[in-house]
Amino acid sequence: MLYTNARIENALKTQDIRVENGLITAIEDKLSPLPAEAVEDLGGKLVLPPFVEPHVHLDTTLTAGDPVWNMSGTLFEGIECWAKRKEKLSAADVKDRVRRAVRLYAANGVQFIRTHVDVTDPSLVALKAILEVREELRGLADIQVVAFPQEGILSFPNGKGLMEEAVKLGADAVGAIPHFEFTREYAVESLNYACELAARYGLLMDVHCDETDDDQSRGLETLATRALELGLKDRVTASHTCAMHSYNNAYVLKLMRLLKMSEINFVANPLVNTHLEGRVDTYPKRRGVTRVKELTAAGINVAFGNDDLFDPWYPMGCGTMRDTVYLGLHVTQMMGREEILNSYRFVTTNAARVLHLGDSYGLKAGNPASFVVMDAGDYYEALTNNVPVILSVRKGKIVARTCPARREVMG
Ligand code: 17E
Ligand code: FE2
Repeated sequence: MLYTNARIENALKTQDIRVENGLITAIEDKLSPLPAEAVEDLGGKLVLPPFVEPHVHLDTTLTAGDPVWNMSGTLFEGIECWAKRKEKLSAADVKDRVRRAVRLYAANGVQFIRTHVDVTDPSLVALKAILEVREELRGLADIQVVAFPQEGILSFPNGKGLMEEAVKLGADAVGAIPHFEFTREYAVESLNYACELAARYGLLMDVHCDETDDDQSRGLETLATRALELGLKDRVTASHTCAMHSYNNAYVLKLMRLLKMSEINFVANPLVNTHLEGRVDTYPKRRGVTRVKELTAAGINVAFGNDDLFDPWYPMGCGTMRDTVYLGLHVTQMMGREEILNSYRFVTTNAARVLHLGDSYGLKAGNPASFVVMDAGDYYEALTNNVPVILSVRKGKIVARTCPARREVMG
């Protein structure tokens, strides 16, 4: 198969992509079709590596309002609502919702997903169901699973035991939630435990870290220190880090040195944290999104995630990576021309680094033929005009096609 006139990652000139047996075998300015080779002309449209969702909760997806709505819009009421829904979980229910969510993602060109799965449940029903259903969904997406202790490791009965059981069942990454633990001591101990567990099993880590407006929430410094000392480094990701929005600048100045040394990754979730944070403020209301601009300027890897799709923490979401980038740029004031043009990296290459996808991710000869085509000439235009992903190719197979709407203005 030959795809012609692809504008790969905003390049000024177009190129042709040859796909054989699921792999990219050549990318060149001009390739002539081989005898009997099918050709699709991409007409100069933008081609990107597949989108990567670096942070979502697939176990909670599509449950908003069931059995109760989150009325205060706080993280904590979300956790209470979820605890009620958790009592009703079954494997069939989890699998059905995950299938629907992954199909939405697939339609929007997302082919890699990191999901947190709540393991503060003695039955671990959601974890087991997701580990099963991800095999069935391999044609659409690769799903990475984080053992996520929603109600705490030290503050939940047998929290440590459940974490280790989840790891033994096949979780890819270890989570934690230091800001939700009963005490600061528990917060530190939970991080020590989680880091030690990840090191012992050779796993990745992704911590819900300081998801609060409390400027005293200091999980991040402990996580970064352990990442450095245990040599876990870029295998570790700090998600949310909302408190960093509220830290005083003198403390951030000191913290930045450690963050750089530690080599950890960050994931910000602008849609969800602009909604959940600032809820105890009157006016002015804090934005609650971590310091993406400064982290990026310091050479630290930052990705953007959705966090939720219609669940107790977020009543919207449609499985596209576009909205998180769009809001993310606004709220972090990263609205320079180059910043907008290159912002696809938050949900492609940067997110791929979070997931440790390695060299097989990206458009180059020898790699799996996985890419998306957007109905625009570059990402600036794609983002501004909210264009669809018109084609998603995964390992050489077309997994989704969207025909853009045709509009006419009369007069
Ligand atoms: N759980 C949590 O602790 N924080 C979140 N943002 C979500 C679930 C979505
Ligand atoms: Fe989350």
